[in-house]
Amino acid sequence: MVPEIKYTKLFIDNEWVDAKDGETFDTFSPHDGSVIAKVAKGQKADIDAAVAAAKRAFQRNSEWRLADASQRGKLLYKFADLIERDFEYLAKLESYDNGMVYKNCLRILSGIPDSVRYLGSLADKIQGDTIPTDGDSFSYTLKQPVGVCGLILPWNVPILMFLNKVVTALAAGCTVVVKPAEQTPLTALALAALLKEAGIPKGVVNIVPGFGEDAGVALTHHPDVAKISFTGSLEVGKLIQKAAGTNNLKRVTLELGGKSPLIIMNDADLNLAIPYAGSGVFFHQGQICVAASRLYVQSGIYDKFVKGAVEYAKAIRVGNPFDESTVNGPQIDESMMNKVLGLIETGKKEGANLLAGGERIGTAGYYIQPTVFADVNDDMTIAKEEIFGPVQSILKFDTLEEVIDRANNTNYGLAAGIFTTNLNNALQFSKHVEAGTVWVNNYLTMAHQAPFGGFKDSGIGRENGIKAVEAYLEEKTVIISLPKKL
Ligand code: TXE
Repeated sequence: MVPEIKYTKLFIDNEWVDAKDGETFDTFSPHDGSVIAKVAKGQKADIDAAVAAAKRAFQRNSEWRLADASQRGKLLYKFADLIERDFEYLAKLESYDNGMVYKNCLRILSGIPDSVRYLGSLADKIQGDTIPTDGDSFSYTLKQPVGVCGLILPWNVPILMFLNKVVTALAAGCTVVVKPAEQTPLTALALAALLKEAGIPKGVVNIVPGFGEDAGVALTHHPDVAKISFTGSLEVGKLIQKAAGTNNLKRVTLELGGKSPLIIMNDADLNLAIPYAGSGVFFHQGQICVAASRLYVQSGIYDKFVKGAVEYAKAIRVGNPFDESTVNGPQIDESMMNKVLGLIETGKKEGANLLAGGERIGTAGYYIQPTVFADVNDDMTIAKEEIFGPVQSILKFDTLEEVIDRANNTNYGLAAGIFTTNLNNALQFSKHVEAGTVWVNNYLTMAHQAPFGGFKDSGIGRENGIKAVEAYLEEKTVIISLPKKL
């Protein structure tokens, strides 16, 4: 199942180049820790070269600036066709570099061409307004691409993150420099090759694999970068917002972490709620920003629910991401695995009731048992910190009002969910919970047409949907004098 690794160099000006100082870094398999490939390690000088290429490609009269908006859309349609053609290869590469179970990669990849076409179809629908200004004047607005965008990607779902950011920026007419996460550089490079094949003009898309502390810092401080879009930790999100105001005033979109509450009411259909609550926190080994990591269960069904949740977790088959029967794969790397195991130990010490899992599996690769803690209270560390691992924390509540307040008692606000058969519960909770997405009687359902992003410390701005393109645009007002009103 080992996919061929075709691209390991930097992609600048539509060429594959070594890092200026010739350095490389290893990307590892989360399955067994082995080295998959040596990848060119971009640093400040490489970021400077990539930003210069993106700036040239954005100049007035460049091929990209002269292209009709509909041409950008057609190019993205072609890109979507190429993703469809190479869909199995990309899924294998993603699974191999990232540890996501192969069949989940296939499932995610299968939706991507349509998301790309959706964004491509928006390219020639970017329109301004005509405005009835007072006096002898006439006014209209132009919506124009913001310029060179720095796009910093996380490792958890690299292909999806690449497309959310890169394709939206291209639909808007921007040029981009992408810094993939150091753990997962390979699929971004493979997608760059497809963009080249689709006919992207040189310099419009540049990929610089490397580390946050040098390539990432250089990109976020670069004065010729007009916008940064970042998905990752809250800690780095704060650094990026600061950096964005250091040498110029960059626009910033941030998609950060979460501690998302999922509420199970007494009247919920447990045949739905138990598996959704399980997949909501265990999918991709818990490495998703919207993981249902605080599971509030109403007292009338608490014991029955906990029993079902434990059975669900114990039945999850953990193993090689390429095995047909595998449900959960490994954590991304040793340090993330140790972080999760450390939080599990803290849960035990602070008195949560460990009912399933709790241990590493084997010694090769970074596997952790699906873990369930019951009788968790709001003050425990596992109820407050983002774990980003396969750990379900179950808390008990009595009333809807009480649980709304407890759900909101966090600095995060990315997602939330409720299972109930009472419409009033669903509407009240959806109105009052502080979260960018609320799922009712489902969890984790994603739609490329619907906006996605966070309240509070979970982020700034929205991705997906028509308005996501706005985040890559400037709005210009034109006011024209008229000789006199007629
Ligand atoms: O994230 P980082 P890490 C959360 C999750 C996880 C924790 C740490 O809780 O356990 O973050 O993960 C680049 N300037 N999420 O350490 O460091 C880095 O190279 C510019 C939530 O992997 O935020 C990588 O490309 N860039 C999440 C990207 O930022 C910098 C997804 C993310 O890395 C930088 C991943 C800097 N100073 C982790 N430092 C989500 N929201 O989905 C690092 N980077």
